Amino acid sequence: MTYVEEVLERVKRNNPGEPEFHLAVKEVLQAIEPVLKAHEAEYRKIRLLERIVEPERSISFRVPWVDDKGDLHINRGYRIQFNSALGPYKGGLRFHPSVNRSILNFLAFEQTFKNALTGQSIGGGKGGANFDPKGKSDREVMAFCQSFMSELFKYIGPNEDVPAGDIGVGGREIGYLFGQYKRLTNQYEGTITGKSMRFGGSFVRTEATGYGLVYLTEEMLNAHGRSLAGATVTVSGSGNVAIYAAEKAFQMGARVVTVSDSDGFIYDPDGIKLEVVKDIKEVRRARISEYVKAVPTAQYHEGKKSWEIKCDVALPCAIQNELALEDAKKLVAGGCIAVAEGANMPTTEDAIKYFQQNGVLFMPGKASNAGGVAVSALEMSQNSMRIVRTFEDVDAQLREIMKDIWLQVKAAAEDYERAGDYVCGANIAGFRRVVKTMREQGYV
Ligand code: NDP
Ligand code: 2IT
Repeated sequence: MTYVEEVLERVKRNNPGEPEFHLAVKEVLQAIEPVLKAHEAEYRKIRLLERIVEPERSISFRVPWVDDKGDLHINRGYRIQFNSALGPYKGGLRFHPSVNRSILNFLAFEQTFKNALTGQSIGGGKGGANFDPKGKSDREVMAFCQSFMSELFKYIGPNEDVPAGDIGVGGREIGYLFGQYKRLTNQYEGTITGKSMRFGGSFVRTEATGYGLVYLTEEMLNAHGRSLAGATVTVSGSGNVAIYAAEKAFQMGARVVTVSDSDGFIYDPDGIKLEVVKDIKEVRRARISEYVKAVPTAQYHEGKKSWEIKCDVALPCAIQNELALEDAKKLVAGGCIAVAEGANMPTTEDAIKYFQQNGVLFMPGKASNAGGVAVSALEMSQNSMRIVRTFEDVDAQLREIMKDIWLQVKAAAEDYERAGDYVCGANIAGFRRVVKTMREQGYV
């Protein structure tokens, strides 16, 4: 058995029934194979892979809350503190009915390498609950957030673990979580990022993941003699990442023609009207099907995915495993030249292979969606210094960070004779930084 096979067996044995986590570990370990080949004996001796696949700490807890009818509900909350080599644990909270330990282990594991790519001092973590905010009143969401934080606050802090948003956790939820944290600890501090500008937030954090995704996509396209200017772009999702990816793509001269939610997708050949999407999703919290009421020339395709629409560039920005092999085939047949992940692992393993075999430029999420957590780290440093940087200043640094990530990813792939394989490049670059730091800190 190779070292990688041994470690994969171990991960399966120690984490039964966690397919998402098994797959994430497999993808990372396969991608860093050239590094492992060069260092196998050395890494085996210090049990490096065994350590890197084991979360440092993993917490789960009961979250009781009362709905508007007076009925009591019990959800399960989690925080996975995966790796603190590079800094305090950092990563989002996801509120979605699908949340379980497997999904959070996968996200926290990925987050460790993503955060390493940003060059900031942040370790990897993730958390959340199997709570569905959809259809809940503001009071119900507040009750849930307060109960969730009543347990979580014991394990987080500005130098310990700094949560943020993810699916189902946006500005409203962050506000309620921050309020309860402050009430319980009597501390007004930067323990959560993605805060409102009225209480310690950073300019550009709302836009950061989507903008960063587009900045990196443009770097990748430019390196291959292409550009977003004049390109047709398909986006999936219509949440935080999707909206601001579309906004920046438009600013760069592209035409974004799709957005979606879990019920279906909108195709607007004239270009998606973002003010309509923002009103539906950020203000009214309604379904994307409403779009056609405001824009009757657009089409709504119930129960379908946007990958059937022809495009030059596809940006999956919704959820894991939303772009499968059959979708990849449609994109390639439609002439798509580049795919960059806004979501975490939206593209299945066989779909990634298909893109790479067919000459499509493919950028994995741990590189292309790192802009969100990068600006979270800038929010942390502003909170520590009690300063507020301008929008232009933070945006310029975000763009620099995304360019630097692109250069790291490209160079790491080339170092190991995998030029153009950005899955390999991103994983190797992230892994190298984490490993070097872990070794310097001893066998912990
Ligand atoms: P939001 O909750 O704001 O939006 C999620 C969007 O995805 C919604 O439009 C949702 O629709 C849609 N969606 C969910 N499930 C499906 C599905 N099965 N098919 C199609 N659409 C679906 O989350 P974010 O935008 O914050 O996150 C999106 C992705 O980006 C996630 O993978 C997240 O981990 C990742 N990410 C987020 C970052 C951030 O800063 N927020 C940073 C880096 C990565 P519906 O309302 O129907 O559920
Ligand atoms: O997946 C992610 O990188 C996020 N949800 C953002 C995490 C953060 O701490 O800003």
